[in-house]
Amino acid sequence: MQIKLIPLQAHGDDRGSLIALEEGKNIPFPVKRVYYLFNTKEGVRRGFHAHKTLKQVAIAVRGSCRFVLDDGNERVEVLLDNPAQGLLIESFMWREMYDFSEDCVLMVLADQLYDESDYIRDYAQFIEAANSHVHSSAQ
Ligand code: T46
Repeated sequence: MQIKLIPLQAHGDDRGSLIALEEGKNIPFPVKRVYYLFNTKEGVRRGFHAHKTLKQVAIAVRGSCRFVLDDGNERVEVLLDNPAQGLLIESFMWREMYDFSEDCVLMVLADQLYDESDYIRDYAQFIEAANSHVHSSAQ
């Protein structure tokens, strides 16, 4: 499975650093929603779902956390610890997030508004849906 880490150019000078996120430039979709996770308690694992259509980019703007991404065939672990790097999470990708540092702020840009009906929260259902998604996209 190919993990897509998007390099985000930092504009730095003696005052510090600035990164701009721009739709169609470094963010490969129209941004409809932004949310962020913070104050995540020690030992917590979050996620445990996939999306039917949602595309997202996740950025650890502060601190670090780990993702497991699972396409139904393979599970890959990704460390996010750099505000100049965005993790692209396509649809039909099971995700789990864990190992949040105490100071972690995980910001997520999404191409759709929040919609609970887009979530697949059961792993067995995800495997079934991912397999039929692969077959229907191959036709
Ligand atoms: C994802 C990972 C990376 C809202 O009301 N609006 C929102 O936009 C979101 C994202 C969540 N919520 C509510 C729904 C739940 O009552 O916030 C609560 C926590 O959401 P959830 O349990 O889905 O959080 P995570 O961390 O498991 O997953 C979230 C996103 O939901 C998901 O799309 O990819 O972060």
